[in-house]
Amino acid sequence: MNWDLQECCTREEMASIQLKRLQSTIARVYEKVPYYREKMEAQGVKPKDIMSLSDLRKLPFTEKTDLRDTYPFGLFAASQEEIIRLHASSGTTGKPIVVGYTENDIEIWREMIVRTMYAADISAKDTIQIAYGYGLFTGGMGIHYGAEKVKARVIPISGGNTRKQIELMEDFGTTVLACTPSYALHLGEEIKRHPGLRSRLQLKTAILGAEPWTEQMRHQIENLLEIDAYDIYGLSEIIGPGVAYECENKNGLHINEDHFIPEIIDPETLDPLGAGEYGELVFTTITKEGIPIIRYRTRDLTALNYEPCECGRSLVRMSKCEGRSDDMLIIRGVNLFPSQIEAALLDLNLTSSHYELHVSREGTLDKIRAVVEMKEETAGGTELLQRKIRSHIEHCIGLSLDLELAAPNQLERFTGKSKRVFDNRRN
Ligand code: DLL
Repeated sequence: MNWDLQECCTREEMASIQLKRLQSTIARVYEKVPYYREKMEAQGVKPKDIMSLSDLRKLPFTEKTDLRDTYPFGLFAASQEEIIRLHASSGTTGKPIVVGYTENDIEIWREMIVRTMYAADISAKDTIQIAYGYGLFTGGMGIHYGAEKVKARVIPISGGNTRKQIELMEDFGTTVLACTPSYALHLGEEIKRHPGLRSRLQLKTAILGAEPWTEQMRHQIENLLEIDAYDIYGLSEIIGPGVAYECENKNGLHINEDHFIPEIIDPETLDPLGAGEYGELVFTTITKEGIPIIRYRTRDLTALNYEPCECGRSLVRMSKCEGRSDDMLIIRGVNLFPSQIEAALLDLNLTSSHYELHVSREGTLDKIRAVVEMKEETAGGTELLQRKIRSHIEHCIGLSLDLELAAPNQLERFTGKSKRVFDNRRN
């Protein structure tokens, strides 16, 4: 097994690494980024006030709007000459947010992916097909650099063109697939459609992330593709993929906390929450030069576990992130995460896991319509079947809904991040 010393140091050693790096990051942004300096001054904090890790709480939060308001380069802490790469992530509205990397940032990012690869036992013996999008999205190129560093053979195919994906998977002997879970599911369904094809493939592992996916979805993908599926988490604002990754125990994702300090807060009150408490994940980057980010509110919901892991790594683990606070729908006062529908469907095992949720408002009443795609075996099901599925979902989510059953392959498939919720109340 191959790992960095920082992945298994003691909590005290980690705290000492983090404090030193935090202090130098705060000094850097205070000096180089007027936007941060003004926010810190408004809060009455100076770099010298950061004397312990808990002093982090004195600092203001950063949100996506801060990146938008300073578009394109307002939060950069390095000169244009030092920046060697730009990525961007488009939101649903307005300008994208832009992130810049110095040479050192790219090197750190590469190391984060190397850790991810080793944790999933990927090395020079492997051929990795990268079906995350290449381009401004961080998925493709981010994973690419780390995969090359472990000396795997890289197929930079990018997302989409499913026929070609499967053809190359067979011809080039792909052993590792890297893509979103929803695309892995789609590839699995396509492969299954061709009898005998799976036995000609050498696929054994997948590195899946970029969107929430449930434990049930992992089992479905693992069974369908006959592989071992690992979760990888990250976001452009922090560095891209590789902020956290799973080891063979698949019991939480190890956060690369020697580079990114995590906190959990209550998204309503913004108060800090303790280990094991579920809330919003907040990150402070402590080694990034191009665009260091202080207390970034990710909107992702998870909990932190500081217990050492059986794998030997002591890096804190975040529980599998199955939803975002801004994914949460409030239907007639009841909180609903789309992942609850996914889990209910996979639990029942009568339908595929493809669904759409359409939310509307009639007068003052919220209405929810779920369109669920059937499996070949259950297609054309009876009214009884429909009632059974509806009552199971209603039982799981605690809300009544209208259910529509769609024929197999009717719903849209995604090559990148999936879109399953259509909230028409805002229109
Ligand atoms: O999705 C980076 C990435 C690429 C991660 C490839 C993993 C693999 P963004 O486009 O900025 O970056 O989207 C970040 O996606 O805040 C989460 O809400 C969600 N997300 C990413 N990974 C996971 C995951 C990339 N493993 C946003 N589980 C994040 C759940 C995830 N959600």
